[in-house]
Amino acid sequence: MRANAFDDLSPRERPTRLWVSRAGGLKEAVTVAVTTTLAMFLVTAPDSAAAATEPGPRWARLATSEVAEDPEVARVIVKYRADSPLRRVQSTPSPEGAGTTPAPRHATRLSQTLRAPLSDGRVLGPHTQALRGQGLSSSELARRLSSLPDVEWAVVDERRRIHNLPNDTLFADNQRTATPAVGQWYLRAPNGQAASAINAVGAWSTTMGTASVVVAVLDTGVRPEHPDLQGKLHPGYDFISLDRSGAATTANDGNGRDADPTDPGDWTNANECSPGERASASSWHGTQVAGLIGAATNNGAGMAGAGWNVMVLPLRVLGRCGGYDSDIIAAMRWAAGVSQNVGTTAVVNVANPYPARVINMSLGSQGICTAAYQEVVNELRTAGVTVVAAAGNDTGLKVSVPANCPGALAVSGVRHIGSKVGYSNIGPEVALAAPAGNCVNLQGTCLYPLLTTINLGQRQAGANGYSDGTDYTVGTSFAAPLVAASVGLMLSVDPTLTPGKIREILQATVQPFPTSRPLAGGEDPVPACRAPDTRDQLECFCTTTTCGAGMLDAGAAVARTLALRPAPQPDPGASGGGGNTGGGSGGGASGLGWLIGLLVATLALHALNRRGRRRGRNTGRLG
Ligand SMILES: [Ca+2]
Ligand SMILES: [Ca+2]
Ligand SMILES: [Ca+2]
Repeated sequence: MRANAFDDLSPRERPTRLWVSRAGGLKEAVTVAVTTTLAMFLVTAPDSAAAATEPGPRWARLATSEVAEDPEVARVIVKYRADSPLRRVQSTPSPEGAGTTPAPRHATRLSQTLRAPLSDGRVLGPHTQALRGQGLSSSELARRLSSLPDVEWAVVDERRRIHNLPNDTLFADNQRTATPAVGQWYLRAPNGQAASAINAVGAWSTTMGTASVVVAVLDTGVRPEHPDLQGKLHPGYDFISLDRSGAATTANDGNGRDADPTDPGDWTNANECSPGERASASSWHGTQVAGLIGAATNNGAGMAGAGWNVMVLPLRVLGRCGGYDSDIIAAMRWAAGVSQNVGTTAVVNVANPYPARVINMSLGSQGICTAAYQEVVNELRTAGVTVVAAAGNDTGLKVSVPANCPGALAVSGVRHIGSKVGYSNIGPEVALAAPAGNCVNLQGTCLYPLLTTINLGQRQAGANGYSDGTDYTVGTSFAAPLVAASVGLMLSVDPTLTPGKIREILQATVQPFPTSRPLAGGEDPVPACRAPDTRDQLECFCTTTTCGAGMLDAGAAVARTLALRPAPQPDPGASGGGGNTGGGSGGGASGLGWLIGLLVATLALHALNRRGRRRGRNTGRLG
């Protein structure tokens, strides 16, 4: 079987354009054949300049705490009406001194009114104070206070924590010179505009990932000289064998398997891959996937990778017109450390010094999960390696192989608002959904693509840059690496997590799918997704039996991982507030408990890797 990359660059796989609405004022162009005018990429020069002027701190925005609210201890902030009778009985002197309005301290009187024990907290202003209560939740106290005639408003006094925001110039919203204007929208917390954003920012409050966690990218190779991948790539390997004729037409690097996974380009001529198929420019697909997972982050330039500090192991398995299962499976086993065999016909052992705990496979084609794939998925699962695979871009048909293999973590693609994106495949095999990029409009630049690292060369490699609103990145190929990176962050918090536990946590912490969206005049209603068959299925509202358990929430998944982590929790006495508890370079509260936990976890990871390598040697000799 020949497998293809799931991107927007392979017109042979699907129609050129899919329209979500046929009514007047088309609302969504799900373009699955990218333009080939790569020379029009925009973002190149500003990065170094920005790095010089914007080396700013990574600490900035406040975020809602993941710390669970104690249901018996209520904290609220309340503002009283200026004409409240409570103010006339006020007797407490103002902390702001004579001549100012008396401080509002009404806990005693409100305790009687609400029949709940309350105590005064800080005074925030002439009419505003904090209140604490016992025996009810914060939200309940706020609700009951809000109903009183004396109260203008009452809100929960939330605990907030720092968010680690990277200073990469393309990360931010409201881009002035680059497109999409929303920057790396898909990494932020979900909001009204982008319900499917994965909340990597929330995850980074806990961990920025550790370099000991390796995510393998089985793809077209990588452009290792890309400035935003510097220091983020392990050596990897090129698993593309020579063609049967002995030629290196598929490999395109002049030889068969070799130790250099550099992507030489996968351009094709018309009719080269199949009759009637158009010529295509090089996709640089592996470079795009690698950047989403592990672009150099907080380096003041370019983009941020969802996995921040996690490392990428590039394995080259797809060349011109795709690649063969035999090479892909060999790369899966070598990446995981269960095999050292890099030979094509005879066994040639070369150890992988950087065994991966996560394998990203943004590739495949329609068909059943073959015995060959099922066996290797099972083998990797037993070895503690999570296989993340894209559902495929066949316009809502069944999930492709290998994503449909039981045990693989299949990822479907949703639009920025959370509905299924037209091109994404669906089915009961899908574990969860993640944003895959969508354009929304038919004219102008694409509004919600997944900006990432790419090369700008048409055929051979040229300058390095980023995909943008003109030459845009959309496809389930790019949803899967967001999940793979999130798994990398989870493993950074707890390296002892098994693939089964990882799936369980991811599915338990998803955001629910939306069930409706506003429709423009004359626009057809968007249906609920149905079980896939042989008919196309464009935009639809996801169900848990079609697009997975829900939408990836990396922040919640990492928080859940931290809560379940068996190792000692961070020393609660180390600081007053909730600090950064993760690995990486960020610092924050790092108690002795955390250090012990990290040590235990690191030893566990090494033991796992050693076990994997031992098993690999045995298997490799058996061929
Ligand atoms: Ca080669
Ligand atoms: Ca090579
Ligand atoms: Ca960067």
